[in-house]
Amino acid sequence: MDLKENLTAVTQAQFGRLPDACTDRQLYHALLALTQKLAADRPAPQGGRKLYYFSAEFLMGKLLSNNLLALGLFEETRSLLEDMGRSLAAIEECEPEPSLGNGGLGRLAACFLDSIAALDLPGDGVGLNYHYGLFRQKFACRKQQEQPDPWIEPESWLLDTGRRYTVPFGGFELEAVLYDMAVPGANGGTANRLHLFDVPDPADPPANGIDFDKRDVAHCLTSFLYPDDSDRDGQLLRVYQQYFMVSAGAQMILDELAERGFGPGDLGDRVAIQINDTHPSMVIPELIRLLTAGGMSFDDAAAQVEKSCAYTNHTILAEALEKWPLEYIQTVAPQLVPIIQELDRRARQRSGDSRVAILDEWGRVHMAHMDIHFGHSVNGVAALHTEILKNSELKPFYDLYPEKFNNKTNGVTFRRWLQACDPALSAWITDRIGDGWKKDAAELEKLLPCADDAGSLAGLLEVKQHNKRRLQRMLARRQGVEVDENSIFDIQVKRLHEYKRQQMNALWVIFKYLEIKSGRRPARPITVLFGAKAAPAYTMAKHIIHLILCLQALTESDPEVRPWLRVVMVENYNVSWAEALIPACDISEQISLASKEASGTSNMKFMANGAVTLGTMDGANVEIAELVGPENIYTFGASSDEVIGLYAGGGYHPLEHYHRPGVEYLVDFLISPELMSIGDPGVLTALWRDMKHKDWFMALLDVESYIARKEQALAEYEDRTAWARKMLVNIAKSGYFSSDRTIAQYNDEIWRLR
Ligand code: 26Q
Repeated sequence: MDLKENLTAVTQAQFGRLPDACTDRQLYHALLALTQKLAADRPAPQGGRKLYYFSAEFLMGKLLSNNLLALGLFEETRSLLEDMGRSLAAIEECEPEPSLGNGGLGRLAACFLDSIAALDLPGDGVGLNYHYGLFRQKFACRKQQEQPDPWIEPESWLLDTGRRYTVPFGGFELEAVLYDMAVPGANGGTANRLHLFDVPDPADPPANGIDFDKRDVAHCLTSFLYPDDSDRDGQLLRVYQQYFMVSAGAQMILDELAERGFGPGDLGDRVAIQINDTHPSMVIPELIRLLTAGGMSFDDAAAQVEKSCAYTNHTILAEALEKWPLEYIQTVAPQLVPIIQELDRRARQRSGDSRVAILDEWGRVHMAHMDIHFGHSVNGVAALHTEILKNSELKPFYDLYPEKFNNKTNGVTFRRWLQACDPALSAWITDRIGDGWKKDAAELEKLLPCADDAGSLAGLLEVKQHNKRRLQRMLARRQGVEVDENSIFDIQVKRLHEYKRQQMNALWVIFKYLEIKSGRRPARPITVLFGAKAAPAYTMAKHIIHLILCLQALTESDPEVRPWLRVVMVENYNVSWAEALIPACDISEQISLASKEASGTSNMKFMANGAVTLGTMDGANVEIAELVGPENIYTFGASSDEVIGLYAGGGYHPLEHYHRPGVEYLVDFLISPELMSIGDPGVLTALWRDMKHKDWFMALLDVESYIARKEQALAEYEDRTAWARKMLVNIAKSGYFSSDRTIAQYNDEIWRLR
């Protein structure tokens, strides 16, 4: 295919002009049309079984570069545009970012779709077409505000399939409109699909903020991802969303099964269903309902469904394990109630242990329990996480079904998270080891001998500098801050949650601020970058954002401190920000309380882009540490066993730690005149009190060892060659965290698609 000819044909047809005369926006639309057509023309991969990956979130990020890369057109397009004096990056600025996810779980689903397609496996995503996705974050008066983030334009990646399903809710029916997004595979010339269901008549955005009429289910069902569930109407709306997704999805699966020439009795052999956390768990009773309605016995239906369904757990935080009152299901989907009751009866027959029942004494349905009893596989997302599931969180289930439990350490797609987001590093790698790593990330290990090559190491430092300048320009353009490209870039980007301990990083900022104020300057300036959204109703998370923004204001306005310490919180952190921040990072902050972060996936992206991890022995950090060895990572803090022991024995008392001389003055700075005059005294005082008296995620337990390790990392950064060697080892060992490896394992051990 001649790219130039094709592009010209599209711009002529759409805008009546040659590509040269088009605006960036017009070029974006022309490239969108072109790639969409090429992807749509591709056949689906073939196999005996087909996978459906059900997820409430798919955090796809912008798709133009990604799809060009998968279609093998990325380089050609880039150079064609360059010859025209245009830039792909500028054109991609015109693309709205679909925000159909929150964070880790949704981005993982997107990486998985990319890898499933790249491995040429037949597997589609199934989810909802949220119109405003996750909110857009604004900062005002050093606080987070939420705004709707409409991303769907008349021309988008969504294609109306013309397919419609009817979802039966209690008292009314709702049509499900099926949109598809093509997911082209990078290697096989095939394409899978992401199926997104929508209501026929979606509501307009609310006039102010992100509040809307939660009772208007027919119009608002797909308005937002995770609508505010602080009241009954909000909670019900979530259950409506979940049932809508799985009912339409289950009907689609049975239709496709018939189209492939099979009957309902072939479901278990021909269909694999991955349940991404518990949001899609109702697919189990819904499939049983549809199969029995077609005349199959309950026993046979349950057996078919068990052979198809597998469940992934992404968290051990109790509050995230969904339990819905059966009464809600009675309202939303009354036809599921007798099925769930029957499943509960069978579960109780299998075990007398009431902890594994599906319905509890308060009449709540434990969604994960349904998945474990009536699916064939349960997996955690990192080795440590799976061990914790087996030995504590889900122990009664592990005792009952040891054969169902398995680990699948997460991975990320290196096509987006190295090739596309870091072209300079990609070129540096290819110059050294050829481009086999693009198909098989394990080949990155071939870089290891370069650890002794001064020229390579110097080149690596130059790549990092280049990426830091790129981020510097982006920060100047988007946020009006000028950071020092020669400072150390220390970055913590992830959802704001107390267990992730952004507040502990803030305590380090206070430490460093006070050091500088007392005349002890660091060897080199440091820029601490944060990016995080807080759930709108999560008060403590919003307080922590306020603290960070106050520290930003404090350091920015102090001429003594500013040359040495900068704090920058990026507004509206999202996939596009991540693509600029990660390649520019020197120190990757992965400081969750051990045992609480199931895996983490940004830790993998940072590693692959040559950042050195400063982290606890939590989630996949444990596996990173094993791979790179102790001299190439900075670990600190209590172990997961110690933490689990402290929770079990009630042995953690923050006040004891607060009263240590190295801690008290840092915590008390929260209510110092300096900060109280900048921020909201009520908020800062509440945060200060919480840290002293509750500190549920034990920031004060680890803060001293954290500060000590961070100081060590900053000091060792000064030996530039030794640091470059650490970067290189991290990149070389990162191949294990390719989602291609993860998906190959899912396929070999759970899905068996081919
Ligand atoms: C719970 C109850 C009601 C409504 C919503 C929820 C809810 C919503 C989102 C529960 C959990 C989530 C998201 C979880 C998540 O993103 N987990 C992350 O998953 C990543 C991929 O496996 C891991 O790397 C992270 O460690 C994990 O935190």
